[in-house]
Amino acid sequence: MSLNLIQNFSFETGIDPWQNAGIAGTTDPLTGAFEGSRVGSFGPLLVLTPGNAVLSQAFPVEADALNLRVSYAFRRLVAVAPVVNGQFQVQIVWQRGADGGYAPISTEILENMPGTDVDISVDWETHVVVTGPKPALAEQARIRFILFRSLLELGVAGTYIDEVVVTAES
Ligand SMILES: [Ca+2]
Repeated sequence: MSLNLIQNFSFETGIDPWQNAGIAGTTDPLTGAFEGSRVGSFGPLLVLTPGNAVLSQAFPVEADALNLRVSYAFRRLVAVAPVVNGQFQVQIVWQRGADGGYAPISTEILENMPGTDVDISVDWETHVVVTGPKPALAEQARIRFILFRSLLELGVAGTYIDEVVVTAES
């Protein structure tokens, strides 16, 4: 079993070391978590979303890694008109370490789910995606989960993630 490169992968110990932007954080959903009791959450329920909501975490990548395997649990509650789910994206940003800084090399979109095209379900579903080859100079990567603001979006019916596992394949 490969080492999970993500810390606090199940959101059970608060937000740290995840970084959040917009209306994103952790919550203890009434409808239950996938693992443990807490989840990563995006957007408010039935409230106008003022901007993108992002949860992200950076982690080191070994030089001999060929690529990354990403799995996570995902759930959106059923949308009821006029609620429209926003576009959701999962990205990997490959980064290079230099003098203590981490310069981005490239951004890879692993999943892109338009709000109207998401498999909306009250059940958790597990997503598994594999990145392309690690850029030769990459020493770190950042996984980003983004719920995009949409002009058509009137609200967000609860978008949750849990049990984020990233392993390096070599
Ligand atoms: Ca959890």
